[in-house]
Amino acid sequence: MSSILVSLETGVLTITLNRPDKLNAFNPEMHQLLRQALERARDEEKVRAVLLTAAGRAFCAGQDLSERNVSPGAAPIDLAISLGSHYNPLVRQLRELPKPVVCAVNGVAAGAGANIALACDLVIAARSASFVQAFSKIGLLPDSGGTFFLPRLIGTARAMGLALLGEKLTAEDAAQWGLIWKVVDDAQLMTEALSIAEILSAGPTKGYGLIKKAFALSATNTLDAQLDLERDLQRQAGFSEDYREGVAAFKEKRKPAFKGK
Ligand code: T3D
Repeated sequence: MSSILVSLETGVLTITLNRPDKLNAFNPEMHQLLRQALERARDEEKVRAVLLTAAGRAFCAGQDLSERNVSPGAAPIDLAISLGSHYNPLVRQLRELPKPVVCAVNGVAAGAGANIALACDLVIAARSASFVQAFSKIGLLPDSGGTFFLPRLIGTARAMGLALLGEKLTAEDAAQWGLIWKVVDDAQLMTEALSIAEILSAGPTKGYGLIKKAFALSATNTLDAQLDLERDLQRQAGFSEDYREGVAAFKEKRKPAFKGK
């Protein structure tokens, strides 16, 4: 059974983490297949949005700890190798993909599993889901962008509380805190997430890519630099076919038919 399932329908590439008996914890194979699926999303023109979700009762429990040998006498484990070769490239890939990524968090998201979800563009969670910065429970610090995303999304006080205490944050609280886009009833999760992904897949893909780029750079830019960036990116957006279509449709009082070009 493959640890990643991939399907393409109406422009939405749905990627499902599929190690449910391991709470979809990451092993090297799952990393590799997930990265391949995201490369496909980048390269195939007919993919206009990505929906990331998972099978079973969990979203992802982070690193598969059964793969880490810490028995007495075992060689020290250099975790920088794992981050450098797996987690960091994955987060960069999600952030740099010039197409929107919706994450449907179907259950507990722990450790890197939580932060991979937060690296997506729009996170929607089932009411029974939760987010756990489990790292400190095993002597680690949040990775996969956690120390970057958390304080920016919810402020340092709450980010520090989550990181130090490693407590479960319910999906409801995550939404209230502004960590995620919204929470929905469990039975509605996939319908809602797919409906959002389909709206995005019918949208101005180039413009969406530029929105992602602008937000990514705003994290380090001054206001002046960001204004210049907006000017330059807006130039690109204005040259897109979808901009012309959007304005024409507005004037003609009809629904735009964006082509993602
Ligand atoms: O190593 C590197 O490459 C560095 C990078 C690290 C990135 C990271 O993600 S570090 C953080 C790793 N993840 C964790 O520490 C999370 C550990 N898991 C938990 O805290 C809890 O299991 C959950 C909060 C995810 C879920 O809790 P709960 O009560 O719903 O389930 P449970 O009973 O704790 O777990 C169910 C089973 O899944 C259990 O196995 P068993 O007893 O039924 O045979 C448990 O051991 C297993 N499991 C859960 N998480 C992992 C796991 N097995 C391996 N790896 C896991 N991460």
